[in-house]
Amino acid sequence: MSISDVTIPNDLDSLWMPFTDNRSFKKQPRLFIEAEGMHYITPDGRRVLDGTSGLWCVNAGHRRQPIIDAVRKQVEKLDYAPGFQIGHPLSFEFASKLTGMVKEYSHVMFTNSGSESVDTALKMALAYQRTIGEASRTRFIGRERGYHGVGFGGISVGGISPNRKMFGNMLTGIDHLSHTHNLEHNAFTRGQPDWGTHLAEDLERIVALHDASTIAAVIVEPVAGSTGVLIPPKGYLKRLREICTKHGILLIFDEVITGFGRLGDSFANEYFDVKPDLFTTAKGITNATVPMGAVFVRDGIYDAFMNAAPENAIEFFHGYTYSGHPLACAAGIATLDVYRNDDLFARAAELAPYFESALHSLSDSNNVIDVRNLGMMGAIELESIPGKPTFRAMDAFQKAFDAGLLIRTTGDTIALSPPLIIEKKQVDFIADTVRTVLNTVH
Ligand code: PXG
Repeated sequence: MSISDVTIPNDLDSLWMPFTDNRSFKKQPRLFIEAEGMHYITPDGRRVLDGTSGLWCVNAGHRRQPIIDAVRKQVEKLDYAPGFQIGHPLSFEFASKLTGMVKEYSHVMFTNSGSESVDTALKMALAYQRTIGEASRTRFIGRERGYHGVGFGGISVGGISPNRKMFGNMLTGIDHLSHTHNLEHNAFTRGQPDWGTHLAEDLERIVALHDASTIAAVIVEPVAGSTGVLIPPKGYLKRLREICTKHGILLIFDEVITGFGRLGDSFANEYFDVKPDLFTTAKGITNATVPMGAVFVRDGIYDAFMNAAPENAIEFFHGYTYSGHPLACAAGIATLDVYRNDDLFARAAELAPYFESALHSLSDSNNVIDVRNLGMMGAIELESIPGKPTFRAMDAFQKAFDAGLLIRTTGDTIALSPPLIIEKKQVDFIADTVRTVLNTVH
């Protein structure tokens, strides 16, 4: 397809865009019509460097040929097969490759998105507790500022107020840990902060309040992404693990962003060497070519379900029409090959210090009140214009876009998470462009 083949939509109104200021967008639309490698291309032929891997999902860069070929081949052969009480070989093959990537997790269940992975993990936790005779454990503990997608389960355990306040009571029996973000102690820290490990003790307070016998699981993002890249203090996740273990509470890591190389390891649980009982994934699992998610289940949990259910009975009443869709599995298998053949996770680990320096070179730019980073995730927090939260970052977003760089903003924080194929000179381009933009924002 060439640029001249593309028709610019003349009806922008019919689509109610997700998580978008529809009215502003439709006055001044921003569109991409092609992508390749590190870049998007706009209808007027401009190249925009992807500083965010789409929405944290295109970890291997855009339009990777082996993934395209695999999807094409699969759609010609088997477009769809049901996944309930019947199967197709690719879903088993992909599951086996995924469990082979990480020690101690012998099973996965497929979903179609991060939100579905979160709902699935929460339901697994409840059902598991009941299966082992702990039916009174029905509460979930999330964390302030957490993002776990947009299902009712996810927004209930999530901790971002605008995502919750319109939607009534949501799930009941939820409590939240305090978040770990503290500029007074940790502003401009490179990597994990020293201060804040004690915040994990907040879980003991919540357990004392509700009693451990009522709590099924704790869910946190190992690095909180959507809310603006909040890096866990050193030892914090390990301490959460210890407290959960002590009280028989399952620990769920939401690795929808941190999975598949973002921190320079397959998964954050490997990077931090802290093993949750369940962890959710999506996004990078197929390099975003076909929507998919997966929940990884620690050894023993699947067996508990198998042993508890009567013969010939379904063991877990849950799943989606498209769980393990053939096209998603084909894309996923090819994606893992690309990650391995390009050694992309190691590349992310190697590049991370360079990325860190580039980001921290922006520390003294206008209005910057924090720079933080881990692996190939980074954030630049701007001081909000009094009475006008988000305005400054949105201004930066538009100006960066005009200058050929896609960034992501949340509140007044700029988040960066480029594809792991990024070159050093492109990291420089990101830093230079953001620096220039910050000189001109309101
Ligand atoms: N958990 C986490 C940790 C996520 O980051 C989800 C669940 C939900 O995934 P789905 O596939 O249902 O969207 C997410 C998604 C952003 C941004 O710019 C982040 C997400 C999605 C869209 C935008 O911060 N994270």
